[in-house]
Amino acid sequence: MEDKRKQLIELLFSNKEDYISGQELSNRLNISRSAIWKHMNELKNVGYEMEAVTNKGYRIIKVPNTISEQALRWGLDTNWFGNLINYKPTVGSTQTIAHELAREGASHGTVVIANEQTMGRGRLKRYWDSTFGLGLWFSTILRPSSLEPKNATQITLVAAVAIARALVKHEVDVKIKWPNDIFVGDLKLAGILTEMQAEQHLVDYIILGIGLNGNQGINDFHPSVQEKATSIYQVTGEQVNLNHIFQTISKEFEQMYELFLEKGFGPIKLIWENYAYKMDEWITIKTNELWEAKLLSIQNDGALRVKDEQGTEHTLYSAEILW
Ligand code: BT5
Repeated sequence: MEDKRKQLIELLFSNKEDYISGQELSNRLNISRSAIWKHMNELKNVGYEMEAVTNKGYRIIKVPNTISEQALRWGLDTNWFGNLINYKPTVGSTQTIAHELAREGASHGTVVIANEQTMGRGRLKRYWDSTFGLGLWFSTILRPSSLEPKNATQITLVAAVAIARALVKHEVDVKIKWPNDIFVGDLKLAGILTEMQAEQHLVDYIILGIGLNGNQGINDFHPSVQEKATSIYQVTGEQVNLNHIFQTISKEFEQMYELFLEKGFGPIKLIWENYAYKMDEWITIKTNELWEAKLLSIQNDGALRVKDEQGTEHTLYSAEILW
């Protein structure tokens, strides 16, 4: 049943510009015309809009705004990212579920995505606000067989570049704030959380968590983040289709990830630097004391290069930066 609906969506999608007749659908799926009609009605119920023209057939004209497995899959143009989409309306954290699935052997590219997280988390167990239906909250299992554990932090930067490129395609101009934030102006639009399971010189798996604010108005955020956060809606004034944004990010990530595994960090670094928040600007750094430094670049290992007031260059791994 689910399967036929998936096939139906795929058929309709591959004929997006054209109409496809009820008879042809019925032949291709090997089910009756009345069964096709029933599936069509169900798709309408989850938010698809279909056009039906006598003597021509059906055509899809709109995918739903709320996420669902079908809508996420509809138009997903990837080779492996999201091959399996594990959609849940409400979860504690998609990271936790992805870890469980990865331990059970789930394949590279498996996505866990939810409409709402009740215990969404950031780095160091910080709170991640994940309101029902208004953003993208998802975790992807990656199994990079050739990546050394010491280079796994680069995946965060690969993801940041992919998100930035995807959002530009949706006309949202963003900056990447080292190491894991996506910013618009001085507000946070998205965050990345990369967690790794490794043994000595082998990465077993990486869980790449992405949280992206889509359609929140300011009051939809938890009071503790209202002054720090923004959403695509707040930036552009328009509600966005989260399914589309997911698809664009998936495609960009797949491309950036493959570029990274094939050519190393060099090309990613160049793109990263184009999007870097406060590049060539002075920032305050807190190690044992507070000092000022100019942001220069990132290194191949993902660390930050800065130059202090005396002109000496430093490499920062996890220093607190007071942006
Ligand atoms: C992050 O941590 O930015 C990583 C966030 C990753 C969230 C995804 S959602 C899918 C997956 N499942 C999870 O449970 N997590 C991942 P960090 O750099 O530590 O930033 C956390 C800080 O961002 C918090 O302390 C708040 O100040 C702020 N914050 C919380 N929720 C926010 C939101 N929705 N938008 C913007 N800022 C937020």
